[in-house]
Amino acid sequence: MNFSERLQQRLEKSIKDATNEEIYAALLNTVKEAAEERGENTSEKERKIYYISAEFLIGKLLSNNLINLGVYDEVRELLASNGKDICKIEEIEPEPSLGNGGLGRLAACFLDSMATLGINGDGIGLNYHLGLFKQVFENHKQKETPNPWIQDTSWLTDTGIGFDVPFRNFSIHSKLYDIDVTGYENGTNKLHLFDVDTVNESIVGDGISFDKNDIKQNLTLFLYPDDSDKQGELLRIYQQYFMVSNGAQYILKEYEEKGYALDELDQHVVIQINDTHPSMVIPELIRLLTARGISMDKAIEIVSNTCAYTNHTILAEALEKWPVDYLETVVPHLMPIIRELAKRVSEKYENKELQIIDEWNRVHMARMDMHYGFSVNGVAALHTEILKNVELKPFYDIYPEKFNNKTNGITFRRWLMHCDKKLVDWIDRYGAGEFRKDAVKLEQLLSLSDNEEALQELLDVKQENKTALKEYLEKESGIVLNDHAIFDIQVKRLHEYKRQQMNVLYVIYKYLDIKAGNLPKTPITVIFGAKAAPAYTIAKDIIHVILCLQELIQNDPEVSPYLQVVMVENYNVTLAEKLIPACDISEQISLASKEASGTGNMKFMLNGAVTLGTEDGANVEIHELVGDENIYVFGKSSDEVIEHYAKSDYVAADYYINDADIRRWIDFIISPEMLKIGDVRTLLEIHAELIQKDWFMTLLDVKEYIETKERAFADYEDRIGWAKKMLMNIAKAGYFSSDRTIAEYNRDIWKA
Ligand code: 26Q
Repeated sequence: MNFSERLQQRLEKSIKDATNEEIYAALLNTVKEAAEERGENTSEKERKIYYISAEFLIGKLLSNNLINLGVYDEVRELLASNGKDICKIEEIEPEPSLGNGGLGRLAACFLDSMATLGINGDGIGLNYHLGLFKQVFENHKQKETPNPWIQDTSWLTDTGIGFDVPFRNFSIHSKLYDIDVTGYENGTNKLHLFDVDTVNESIVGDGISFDKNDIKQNLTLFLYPDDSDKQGELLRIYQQYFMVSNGAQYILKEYEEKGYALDELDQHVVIQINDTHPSMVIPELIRLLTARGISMDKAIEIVSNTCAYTNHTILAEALEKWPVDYLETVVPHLMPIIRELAKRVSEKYENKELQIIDEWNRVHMARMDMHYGFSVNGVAALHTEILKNVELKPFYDIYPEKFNNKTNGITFRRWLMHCDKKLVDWIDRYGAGEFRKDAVKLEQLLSLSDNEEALQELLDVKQENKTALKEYLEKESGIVLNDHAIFDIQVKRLHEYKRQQMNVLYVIYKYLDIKAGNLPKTPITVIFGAKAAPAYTIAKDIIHVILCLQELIQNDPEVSPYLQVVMVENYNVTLAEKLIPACDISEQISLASKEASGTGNMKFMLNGAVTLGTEDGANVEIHELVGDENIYVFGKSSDEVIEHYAKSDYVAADYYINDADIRRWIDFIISPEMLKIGDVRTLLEIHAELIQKDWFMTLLDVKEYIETKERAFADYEDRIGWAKKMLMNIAKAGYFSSDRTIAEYNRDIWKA
């Protein structure tokens, strides 16, 4: 029976008579069955990879799975011939909310690529019932609300597997749910999500507040609950240990079932540690091995040859350091092992920066990973160089052979084939369809650079995507975009280093310029999407400024025909899939040296947006690939920025005092028109912040940023010239396929 026949059999009525909900449920279950039948990507001799991560931002799965199973078109046509629209059915699916941003989405792309390349590799994580908070706007401010996403009909399969996880005074029995990860025309892997039966969603009070002490009821409620107080941090440690203990027990269970000797674990298993959130897997695995009769020396050796660490940040404040007494409170049984690991290091090395436990009795998770793992990788070329030469230099000096770069990538199944079907049709029409199996084949499109007809069609695709976004946002939120404007988009988590505030200063500059009578040839629509961490005040202040500007401009008939600012609510994967194909200018404007890689930058490029960015993270590699003509680069280099930090010689106030333009833009934040809309205290706070601190040096680059952005807008007027830049970006994006990234992980680290 083929897929369509099975679907109809499962539905038990004709498609015509079924509701969209019924069709969705039948599709989901038919996909699950088909995925199961494909069988695991497994072979007895192969090494198995476990990618452990606190986040898997997988996005909706229905259409992605249909594509990977090779039945998407068949299903769409079947539904259409019965008067049903597959897009409407896709809308029914809730988006799993299991990640914050880049790191979680990367993990999801990696699962897709491992399955596609036929690598036997599973994900291990947690099943947060209410996910990351849902963002709503009230009085021009972010409010957090729970984001329940698990329904009766779901991709989760109860495996019946569970483990006891010991904490200080009690233990918790886990429950394992699996989600199938379908490879593109290949086998199926698994995402293992651990959960607890006793979690109680009704303990959530106002917003996302809840009793942080009641571990049995709150353990897998939320992703990264507020960690601004001690209770929050302890809960985070409870979550992390619960994840890694379950993961380690699961890995050993699978391993023992295969019948190998325990002391050969490193020959058959690799554990990839996604940032430091799962780092306790190292002492936990040592604990479990010694409990099975292996000596401490041997257990340490085995685990060190099994674990590999990926670093995703150089922001010191994001590198986890847990106080010893927190760990004693949550997992006292791990502390003797961590102390032993620390002792072995301190006996060998005197350098303070190498110690696992520092002089303030804090355990440095990344340091443990680097001493007791066999590989350390950064996520873009520049990032890895900074790790080696600056941030982690003492470790590079003693372990040069462990360090390697793996420039991030994205899955083209979701970020092209699923989200930009019109562009795929165009690519197919011009003979580069082989990108599906080999992404660099997109380079075949380069031959079109003088084909005006093809270029005009590319512009038409972009226009259709912009109109589709307009219709979607109007339906969902009532916001009416001007789809004849340039779409300039900055979507990513809100963080000062990403410098959404610099884009805000551009908007203010442009607003004042239009007020002064200088009208842009083509209207400009600046779109933001970003969640701020609940306890990150400055980030929330920036959202407030954006929302106030949005209202100010929308209600100003002199400006609104030429400039529009829109902040979309609750930016997530589903929204990204609509925004990215509609984008003209991709804002990647982090302070150089601070964005480890970025992956949104790659998605925009692949969908024909032109990057406006600093020489940071993977932007550097994008620049090298497309050349000076096809990217807008500005700003101080990472070397210069690192020097400013070393010398502490950046003083924001100097720019404010000495530059009348900058002063005018910043002061506009507390102008009467803004104070009328917004909250006085908040606006004063962000105004002062920009002048007195500006830790991420907005004012250092803002002028060059504005000049460069204006140049990009001027170039946009030559539409065919612009289409050539779009073409170059699409054609050169193949390098950023996560299939390439995963092939490199496999070649250099996993050797599966
Ligand atoms: C740490 C301690 C306490 C609470 C939370 C955290 C925490 C949570 C999430 C620290 C970091 C994260 C997420 C980091 C992240 O998403 N990093 C991004 O990873 C991407 C994939 O490699 C890169 O492309 C981005 O440049 C990087 O910012």
